[in-house]
Amino acid sequence: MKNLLIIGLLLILGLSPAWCDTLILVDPTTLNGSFESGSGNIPSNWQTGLTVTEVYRQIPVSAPMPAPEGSYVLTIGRNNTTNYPGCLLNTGYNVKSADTFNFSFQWDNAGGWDSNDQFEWRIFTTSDDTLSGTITTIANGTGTGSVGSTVNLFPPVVPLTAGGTVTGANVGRDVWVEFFINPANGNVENNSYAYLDNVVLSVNTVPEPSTTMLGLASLLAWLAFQRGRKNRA
Ligand SMILES: [Ca+2]
Ligand SMILES: [Ca+2]
Repeated sequence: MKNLLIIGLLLILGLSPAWCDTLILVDPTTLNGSFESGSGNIPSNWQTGLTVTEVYRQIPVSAPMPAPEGSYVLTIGRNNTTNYPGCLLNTGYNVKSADTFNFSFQWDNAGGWDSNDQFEWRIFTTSDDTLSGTITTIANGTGTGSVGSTVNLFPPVVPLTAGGTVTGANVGRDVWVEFFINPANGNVENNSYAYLDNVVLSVNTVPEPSTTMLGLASLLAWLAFQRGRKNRA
């Protein structure tokens, strides 16, 4: 029994650094990461806000992504000087301090999108979980120019694998995802569009030390209880 206890203890201590769960936050079947759910051109879940003035999905018509996930893609770009389609989503997941993130998506240049046109993406939290709060970025990046005409050979963009920088300001706050045009540096003229699809965001989360210790204490208590029962038998 003593040996079993020691083995159990060593097993827990040995495995604890590797304890890591990967939770899907967004994908084609979670929070509409493929934009297939919605009404007409309005996808479910995704919203406007910040610099995103319109959320618009469509069946590709020009320079179509040959292998979109499902039928619809999300349109990012600029209609005119005041309308910048993009998309914004609150995943509802609360950041923990040791979290890292995995993020990928597909995109394609569409009508009017030229070599210097650029969209931006970011994963962030705000100080009060609303879009009025102070934004703290976890990860961000851009998509620029053309990805070519044989896009069915183009793999999903994987900008993040077990990455992102979590700071104290992020901890306990909701994770948001945004794809948008930054009028200040996008070089995007009127009537320029790109297509986005198959957004996948997941988080690698490690149990807090207190959780690990609680699990360890529970196991020790259970083993002690079993030993007590055996001794009484
Ligand atoms: Ca889709
Ligand atoms: Ca341009």
